Amino acid sequence: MGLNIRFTPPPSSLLRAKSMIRWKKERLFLVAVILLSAALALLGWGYYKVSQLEHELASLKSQYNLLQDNYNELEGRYGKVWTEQPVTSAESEQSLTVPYTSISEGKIIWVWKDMDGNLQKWVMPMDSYRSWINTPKPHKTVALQRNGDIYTMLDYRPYVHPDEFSGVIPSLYQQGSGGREFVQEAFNLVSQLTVYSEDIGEVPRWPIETLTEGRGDCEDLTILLASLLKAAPHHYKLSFVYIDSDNPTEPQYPDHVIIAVEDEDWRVFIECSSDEGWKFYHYIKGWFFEL
Ligand SMILES: [Ca+2]
Repeated sequence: MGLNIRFTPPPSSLLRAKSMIRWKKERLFLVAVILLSAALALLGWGYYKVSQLEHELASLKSQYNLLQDNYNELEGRYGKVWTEQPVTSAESEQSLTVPYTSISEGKIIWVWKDMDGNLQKWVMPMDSYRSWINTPKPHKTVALQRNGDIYTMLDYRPYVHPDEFSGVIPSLYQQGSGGREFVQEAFNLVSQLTVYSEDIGEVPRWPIETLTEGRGDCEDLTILLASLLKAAPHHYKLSFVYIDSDNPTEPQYPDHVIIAVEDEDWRVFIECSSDEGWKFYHYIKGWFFEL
């Protein structure tokens, strides 16, 4: 009996099913590869973004620290004078006699009597003073002419800095009648808290420097008074006037400086270096430099 082997082809439906399964596997594999690639790409992008943000954060921190340093420096330099009122009874009764300047807990304190007899108290950070004394001094000059001669003098106008007093002068101004009386009030402050003291050499001082050290010569006291008046809420026309101290109405050569204060209907020439208190000239002849 002969062997009769017959190959029976699988039914076409089975082949189709196998083919379909293979196709689906390939598709799934492809989708998995795409998803994996996308996930890796996303991870890489995320890592890149995180690194970028970390870099930006470090940069911002660095900028912040720089700004903070600048702020601290400026705060020290431009820390303004402020008012502390009322002056406590303990302060007014302490052994220090008014007027006085004291240093306590990193602050400079000035106490004096205004023209009505009220105690006034100003305070400023010590660092502001330290910053000012480390600030380079301007060395601009002005040329003064007289009978064909030219005298070169330091220009004191760049030394006038009213901003330091913008937090205290307006209230002091409002407490009085203002106008001409306030000029005398500002002079009263200068004469109580400073004394005339000659310099070794001719070195102008910043207004805060003069007020803190409580002394100065003619240009220092004049610069301080000018700064106080400039901080007033009223506009005074101010000029530094270089004069001949021996011949104030007929100058030969300049050796002194005073301040001219003008308003609509009055003008006064104030001598800040006098030890006789409030002293002024009605008329003077000199070299004027308006502030
Ligand atoms: Ca001086």
